[in-house]
Amino acid sequence: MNTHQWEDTMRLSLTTRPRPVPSSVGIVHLGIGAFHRAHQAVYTEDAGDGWGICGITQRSATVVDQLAPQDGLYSVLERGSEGVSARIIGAVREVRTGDATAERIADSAVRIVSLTVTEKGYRHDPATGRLRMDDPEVCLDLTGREPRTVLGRLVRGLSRREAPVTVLCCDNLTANGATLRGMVEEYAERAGVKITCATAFPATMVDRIVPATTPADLDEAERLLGVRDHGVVVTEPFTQWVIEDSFAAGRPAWDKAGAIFTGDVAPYELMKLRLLNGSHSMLAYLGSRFEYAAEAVDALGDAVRRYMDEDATPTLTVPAGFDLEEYKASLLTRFANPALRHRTAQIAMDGSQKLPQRLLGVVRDRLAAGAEPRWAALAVAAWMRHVWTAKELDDPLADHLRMAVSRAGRPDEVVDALLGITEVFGPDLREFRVFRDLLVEHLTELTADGSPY
Ligand code: CS2
Repeated sequence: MNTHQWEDTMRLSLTTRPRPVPSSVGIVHLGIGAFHRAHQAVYTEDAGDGWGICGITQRSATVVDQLAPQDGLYSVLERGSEGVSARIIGAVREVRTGDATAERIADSAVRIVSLTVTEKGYRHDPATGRLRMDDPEVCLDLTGREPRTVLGRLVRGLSRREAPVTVLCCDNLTANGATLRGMVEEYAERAGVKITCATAFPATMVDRIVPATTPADLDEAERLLGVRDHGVVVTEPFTQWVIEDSFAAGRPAWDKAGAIFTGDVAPYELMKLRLLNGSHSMLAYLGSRFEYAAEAVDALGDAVRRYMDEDATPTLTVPAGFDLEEYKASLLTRFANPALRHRTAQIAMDGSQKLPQRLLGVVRDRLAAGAEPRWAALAVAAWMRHVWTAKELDDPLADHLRMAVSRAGRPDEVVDALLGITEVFGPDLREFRVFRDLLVEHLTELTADGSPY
């Protein structure tokens, strides 16, 4: 059968939901992975005001092979308690590999450059949020070669523009807008490059659980769509986006699609990073014996809830009118969604980059208040067990972490070796005896025969 066009515009967009017309590229998005396709791209489509996206893949070119032949169309499968539903998204108009980044950012028709490149994609120091000037790739980019890092490409693109542009960081970093601005400025200064166009770096809080797509998901999508969609993404019904309303050159009507615009994203961001992501990491490390996060909730839900209530909650400022109790309960329900098949190993990846903003901020704030962050320490100890014992360590600092624990034979030695890694713990946390002792106690328990975890 020779259909195409792309497969009759995905069988007439399934429910005859019309594709927004005409849309042209006003957004360049760095990191067109599953998360972007299930989150910002959906909001952009739902805004319905003609903004199109040029998605750039920073690492693997596979997504270009998947989406380009489909004219950028792909399906989003939502799996909730009511079953599964599918829809087609048409906001992605162009898909390119990383070498096109600077050229596409330089295009004056582009008004927003957004990013989901994951924590490690910035090559920054997770404890301070500053670009790592000793990163070999950053150093090579700074010699003036055709840049290969996200920061190198972003700065080169920005330096070639005159028209104002908004740089919208959508990764799970603390104060993500300001943090990225700091890195851009530092990189530009080191590179001796001037950025003369007006820029804005709004803060954002993004939320939607989007596990990696599996071959079984492709088959399920094919059954639902009647088309083999190579770009399918699978997600939960829940979605949230809170954005600081400070744009340099306009934006889609994302508010019409449900995004919340506010002057101060920080309280939402802290809540999300510390409650959702902190709990998620805790579930993944404590529950590493489970393949999927949902399977771990039964056994570990109580510990996670105590982390939220006793450690994280006292460190948060809750926005007026926000129902924190409802939010915390809903997180456990979302984690327990059995249809989502989110692997604990996926969440456990890159712990060195995730721990600081998810768990260590809570630890610091509680220690400063003279409290013992018992549950947060349990989660951190579970990460230490992972570093010490996991067969594979998927982390940009893997060699450094492995080296640190290689000479350790006992839990207290592992704790001391890892607490000394300032890229993760900063220079301060190892000085807190109470924190160190909690870690040793937990790690001893976690590695003993008969540990409940
Ligand atoms: C997860 C997040 O993989 C992980 O580390 O904690 O990707 C999480 O699913 C999202 O932040 C939810 O918004």
